[in-house]
Amino acid sequence: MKEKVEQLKFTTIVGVLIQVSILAIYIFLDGVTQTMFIVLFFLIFEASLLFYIISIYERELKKNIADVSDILGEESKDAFIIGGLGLVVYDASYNIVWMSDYFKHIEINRVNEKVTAWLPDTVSLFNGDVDVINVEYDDYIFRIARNSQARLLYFKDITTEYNITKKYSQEAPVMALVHLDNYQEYTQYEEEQRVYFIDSIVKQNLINWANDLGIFIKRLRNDRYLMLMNDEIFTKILRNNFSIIHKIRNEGQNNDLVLSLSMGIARGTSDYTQLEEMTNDLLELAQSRGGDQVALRSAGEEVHYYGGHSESRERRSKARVRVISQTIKELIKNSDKVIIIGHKNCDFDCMGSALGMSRIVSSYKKEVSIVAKTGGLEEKLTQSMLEHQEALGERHHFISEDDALDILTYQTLVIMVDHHSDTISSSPRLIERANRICVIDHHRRKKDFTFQPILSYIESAASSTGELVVELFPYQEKRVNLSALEATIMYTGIIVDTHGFVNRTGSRTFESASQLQRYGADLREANQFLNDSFEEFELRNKVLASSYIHDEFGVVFAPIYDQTEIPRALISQAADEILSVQEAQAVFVISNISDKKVGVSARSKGVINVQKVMEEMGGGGHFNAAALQRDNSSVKELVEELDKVISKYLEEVISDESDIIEWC
Ligand SMILES: [Mn+2]
Repeated sequence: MKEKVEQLKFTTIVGVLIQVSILAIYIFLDGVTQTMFIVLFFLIFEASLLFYIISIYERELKKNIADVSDILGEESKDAFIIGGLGLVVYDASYNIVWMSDYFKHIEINRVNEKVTAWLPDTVSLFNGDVDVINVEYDDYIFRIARNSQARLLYFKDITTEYNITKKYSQEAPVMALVHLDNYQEYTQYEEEQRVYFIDSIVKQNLINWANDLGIFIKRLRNDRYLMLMNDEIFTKILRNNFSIIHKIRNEGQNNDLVLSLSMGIARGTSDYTQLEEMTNDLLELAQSRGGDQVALRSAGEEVHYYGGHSESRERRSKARVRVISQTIKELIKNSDKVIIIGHKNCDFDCMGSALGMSRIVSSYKKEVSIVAKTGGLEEKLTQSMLEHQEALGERHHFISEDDALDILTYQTLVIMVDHHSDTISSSPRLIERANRICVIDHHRRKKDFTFQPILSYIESAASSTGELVVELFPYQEKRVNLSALEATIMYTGIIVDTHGFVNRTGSRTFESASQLQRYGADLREANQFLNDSFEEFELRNKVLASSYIHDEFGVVFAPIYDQTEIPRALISQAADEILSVQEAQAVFVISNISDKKVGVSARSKGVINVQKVMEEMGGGGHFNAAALQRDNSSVKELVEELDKVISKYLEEVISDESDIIEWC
């Protein structure tokens, strides 16, 4: 083609040259006449026109040189077929008018049908929601893109790469560590016959369950198993809401045994060392939240919890208390001084346990201080402390966080009581700087520590931190010298945290309480500490009057919609009081607690897990006592959100229970 144009160009030039020569001869013979001028003019005009036409033609030729069909002709179809590329043209009403030969090759013909009727997923392409979609049809997976100007769809066959990717993610390793809660305690004391029975309930069920699903399971210890599976199997377990946990708990209950499973499951990486580390941490988390649940984490993501529908039970053994006491004793002895810190807005339990620990440290003649001048004290505690300022000041050293930072050294032991997170601590800067931190707490573990404690004694089955501290007394070298006043404050802490020995109260709560009485705790004074003022009495009545039953599950809401600010301590007290109503299973009091801050106080009788509900909304707490604070929100907004979260939670619990029926 190109040669032809070149030839044409050459001919034109020769033609023009001949004409010019003839004209020159005429001019030479006749001289320049008028006719000559006209002829010359036409000659130049013609030549220009010819060159113009040729140049346009040339330009077009250059453009078309890359046209596939010009080079390959019919063979281009093969390229589309090998590449798995198809084209579909449709009209204004989305009817297919043409399909490329590729579809003939894979035996699909949908001409005259609507695209959306053939592949309903394409609707999102036409709506412009997405640019590309993956569609499954017959045995094929197509990636489809749309060219809106040309009413054209591009199809690419991605079946192979899709299947390989899927297979790859299904085969990804998942590691789990399973712990049989309470197993050790049971098998230690029971007869051989009974142990055999427990084994058949727990171990056999667990192993059968694992084998049925194709999970590799290996015993690590008497009460601990390692499990390995791939992501496909894991997805099945997840879909069943970890039914094995319910099954073991139910089997135990049917036989009067408190047995449960805790699991730490790690995924999202093929690094086995990392998976192993993750499972250890996760299992620790699941157990410190009271066991009977799964803690699950994908590498680089947040921890999720499943289960935990039963309340935590007493599981700390006397042996563990002795070991912990021994460890704390060593820690104190090996420190240059001890600083005790509590949570913000310190309450009776927090202060009581700080005083108790302060006396334990004093018995070893070590310097000890309590950070009480930073972080704030709860109102009634402030009054009681002021009343006894002198007596307490003689026996304890109260300081601020800044003072604490001044005296902190590498060898200083910082004891966190009644909390285990820096965000709610009275002394977050101290936690950040301290080298040796020991945690004593009874709140369920919420997430990973942001610091590295040398000892973490978290017992969510204990009623209060005070109960845990009193239990440490008998194991110290000398009798701990606790004054009657200190005992009374600790006793008050237990009363507050158990709502008068009702919530989370076990036999060991009473043992600790009676120990405090032996130290001279004054019950009358403890109650005096807690008495309401008239204003408080009025506010509490207001909350009580606002309560109503929210649903058939016995959830009670008590929202205070007007702008009244009710102190946090008061809304939790009111929640406790409403919970004593027979129909109430869980109570949520929602109110403004300060300027622009709304609080929720949640209580449960032990069926509904209010910790889960509050955590979902960004709060935290225990199974049956939890709370939440939110800035710049209104009571109305929180009530609406709470309504949604609770409905979702109840749905989940109900579906959980139906799983049990299915699996048993
Ligand atoms: Mn407490």
